[in-house]
Amino acid sequence: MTERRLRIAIQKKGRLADASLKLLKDAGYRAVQGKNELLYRVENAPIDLMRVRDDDIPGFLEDGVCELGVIGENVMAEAFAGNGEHERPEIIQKLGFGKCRLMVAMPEAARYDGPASLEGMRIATSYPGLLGEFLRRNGVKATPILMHGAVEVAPRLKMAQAICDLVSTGSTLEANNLKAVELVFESQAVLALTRAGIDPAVQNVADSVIARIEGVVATQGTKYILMNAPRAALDEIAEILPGANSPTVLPLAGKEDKVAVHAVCRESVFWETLEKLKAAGASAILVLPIEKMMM
Ligand code: PRT
Ligand code: ZN
Repeated sequence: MTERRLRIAIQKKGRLADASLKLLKDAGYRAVQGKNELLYRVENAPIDLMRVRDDDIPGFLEDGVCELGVIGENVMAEAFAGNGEHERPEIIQKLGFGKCRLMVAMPEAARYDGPASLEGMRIATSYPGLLGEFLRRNGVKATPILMHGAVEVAPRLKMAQAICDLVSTGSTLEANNLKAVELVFESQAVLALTRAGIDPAVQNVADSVIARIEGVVATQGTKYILMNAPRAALDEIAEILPGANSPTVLPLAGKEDKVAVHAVCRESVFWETLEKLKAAGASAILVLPIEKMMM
């Protein structure tokens, strides 16, 4: 009998492809190319990576072709726009990469006084579902014009008066003399789980992938900080520590009034933070990177 393997869909080529593979690598999975380009085999766990177009991932999750997927939340939301919640895959974790905003944009010179300005317009987009929801939410009647690429040229070609497209740096809008006027959807890459049910034979593999990926994401931008501090300054020091829950406080041998403080900081630790800690009486302050974390 062949071993049942968990299937994770990731983008084959494009903006999410490298980061998706890196995420799995950081989670300890060693992927090697299998018999074909489509399938990568994880050597050290019963997992296959399906490398596909991102647009195929929501459908694969819905049908249970794969159990997990790494996908832009925008693509997932578009695939299920107006579709109720029933088979929509579950979003397990935001992954911190592929960040972008789906925005309505118009020519620089056009007048814009809020969503009502879009009334009656033709709006070019690859996201007719999300745009449609936005228009309905705002009580605006406008016509989405479906385009699969180069949406930003539509106003110049007089195909549409506005566009609704993804923006990250904003340089595409700028190069085309467009200005962003409305945020429709804020997105980043997510880990999504099928609702089609998981074969019990791979349930524990799926649990482990999810826990490890949560751990990888949790360490992003986190630091471990250690210092000695006067016992009397503990409250003040806890206030200064960025994004730290209750720090660990340990006695220091031979010193009644001083303690060692250890904490995981979930936000950046800047030099300014260290200076404030020092001013509060802390000394021997160390900031260390965190390599792995399991929540
Ligand atoms: O071949 P396949 O179908 O798999 O790939 P694709 O061409 O559909 O997608 P791809 O690789 O371009 O993008 C994959 C995902 O990356 C998207 O679904 C988003 O979740 C995310 N992402 C993040 C972006 C951007 N940033 C982004 N800036 N996707 C597209 N863009 C495009 C945007 O459409 C516009 O053309 O980049 C341009 C704008 O960028 P700026 O930096 O000039 O603002
Ligand atoms: Zn795509």
